Amino acid sequence: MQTAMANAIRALAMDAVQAAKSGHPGLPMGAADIATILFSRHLKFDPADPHWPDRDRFVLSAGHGSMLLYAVLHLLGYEDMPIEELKNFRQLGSRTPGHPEYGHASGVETTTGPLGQGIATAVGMALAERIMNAGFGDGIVDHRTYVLASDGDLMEGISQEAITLAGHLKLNRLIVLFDDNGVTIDGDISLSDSTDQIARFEAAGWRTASIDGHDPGQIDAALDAARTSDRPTLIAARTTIGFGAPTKAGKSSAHGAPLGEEEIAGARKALDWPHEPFHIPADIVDAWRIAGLRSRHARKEWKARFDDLDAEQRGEFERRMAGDLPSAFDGAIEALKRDLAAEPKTMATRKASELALERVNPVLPESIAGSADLTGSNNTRSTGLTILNAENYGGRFIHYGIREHAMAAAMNGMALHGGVIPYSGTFLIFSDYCRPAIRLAALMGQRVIHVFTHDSIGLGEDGPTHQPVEHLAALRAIPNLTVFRPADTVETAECWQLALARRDGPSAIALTRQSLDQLRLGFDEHNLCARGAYELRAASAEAEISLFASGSEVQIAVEAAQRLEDEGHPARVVSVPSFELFAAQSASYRGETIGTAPVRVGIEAAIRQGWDPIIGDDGLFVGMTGFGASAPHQALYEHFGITADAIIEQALARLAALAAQADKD
Ligand SMILES: Cc1ncc(C[n+]2csc(CCOP(=O)(O)OP(=O)(O)O)c2C)c(N)n1
Repeated sequence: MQTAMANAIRALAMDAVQAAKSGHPGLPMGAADIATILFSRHLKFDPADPHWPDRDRFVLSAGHGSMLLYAVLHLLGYEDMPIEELKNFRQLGSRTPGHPEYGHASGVETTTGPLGQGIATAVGMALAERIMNAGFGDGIVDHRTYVLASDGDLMEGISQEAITLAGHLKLNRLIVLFDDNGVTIDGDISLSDSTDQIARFEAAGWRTASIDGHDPGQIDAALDAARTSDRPTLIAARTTIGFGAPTKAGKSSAHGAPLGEEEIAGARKALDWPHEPFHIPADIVDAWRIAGLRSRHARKEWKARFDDLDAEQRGEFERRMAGDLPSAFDGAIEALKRDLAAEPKTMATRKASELALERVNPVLPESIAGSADLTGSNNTRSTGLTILNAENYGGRFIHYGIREHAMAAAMNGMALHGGVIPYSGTFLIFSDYCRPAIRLAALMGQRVIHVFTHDSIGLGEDGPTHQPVEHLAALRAIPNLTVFRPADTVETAECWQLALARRDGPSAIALTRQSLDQLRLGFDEHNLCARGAYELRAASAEAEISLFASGSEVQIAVEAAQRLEDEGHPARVVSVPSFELFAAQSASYRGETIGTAPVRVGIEAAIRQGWDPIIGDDGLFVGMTGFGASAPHQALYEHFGITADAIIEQALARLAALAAQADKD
């Protein structure tokens, strides 16, 4: 029956790809035996309650093999995956997009497709499991994370970061099944790689096994052994891509195109599968459905244990899994704002961020902090956060090492797992190293918070290799990522409040290395940053000049406005901590905030891209047009002309030009 169950996957995959006229039949056909044994004998899940918190997670890292997952979910009886969805594979509005997308169908635990992301995301899931286990015990949290990864997943650089992190953290509940078919798109793997994957994983502290991926007994035994390991496990399973296809099996031609009618007919014969497309005989459906019922009892037992918890623990678990913030959260931010009003502070916003975290972390047990080896620079470790490591999964600070990409992907996995809110730090310049994972967090709508310090030429002497200029624009270009760049201590507290309260997507908080004045004086219970931009300083009369700035440049704008006023030119300052939040405001609020002053100036120590909707394409911009340089920050601001003098000079020149034009007219 196991062979027939696997052949059902193969048939659905080749038929759905054929119907869609595009897709990837090779992986599902090659890995069908692995999936059958895994889902029918090992994975703990219940299709009737797909979000059961103590289910095992399955990540199809090789997302191009999506039909494997869709076929299995259908066969197991997941409500979201009727046969019509398979017939609609890759069509608009279906739950079966080309690559698995989180949120389209239950059973799809994460979005995959960019190779390497899945395995790194799974590291975060396995870590979150241990964190929640440390908090709630074996009776409530006791599950595994399984990954199916391909050659491409293991060739991508992110996989190296991910496997060494998992090995270091001894995530023994992480089990990677490597679909070792020796074939990629261009042909045989020997064209481009000669890595000994077993040696590589062992060097990273993993347990390994090599098996025949078409032998049910070997797959079964390897999975049994993996469950008792004290380290993460790699099972390298030798398979034949496109297994069953008469002329294409074992070849790259099986990878990513419909097999064609003739080849499919041949495969039907070879696999002894005489059934019509999309038809699965009742006995095979029954076998799969029985497999789907396997863990129902375990779930009921779990539920009984959960109901036995005391009300407080139960409530806390439910709150954390639901992603609701504790009731004390807003009060902690408000108390900080009151203190800052009473005693204003001049400090770098990275330091202000630490100040906010000092208040927030004690009331937010689900926050899991970290840094990619820049802890002292990112200021992400607040007092009392102990180190999370293999000996202490109850810790709350992760030394991710110099692994920005896997850090970002692991945070995605932690957020997807639920129960924790991950945040971590690196320099803004290295957001490029995180970018593919940030993009996926945005696509999946996950609450992941990136603290990006050293956010401009203001970092000074480290020079242009470390000075971001295009990064704010590049991050703002990612849909559904909220980018914050607070101007002082109060804005930093408000931006943290917004980032943590944001349930449907990631945030990036850009922070300075250099010290800034506190500009927000007096207490305002409202979170002014929530509207993305607001008038920080009004003009004394009808404004001639509006200055718009973010972060460290707001104080320069304030100085320029004061001096313009002194010279008799009414000027106002708008602080712009978040483009995205501002763009989401009503047209009337945006219009009011942008105002009607004839001269508008944008000021940001970065490139202009993205500012035009605020300043207009005829607006002035004081910022960067190229790379920075190595020098103390004051010298750099002078050198690149990001100064109150430069703002005043340009604004007055524009005012004069407008007056001359008016005279002419
Ligand atoms: C980051 C990334 N680069 C490139 C691709 C395009 N791509 C999809 S599958 C694949 C490689 C296929 O080889 P393998 O991973 O062994 O999968 P198999 O052929 O066994 O299905 C590539 C290059 C991708 N999805 N992600």
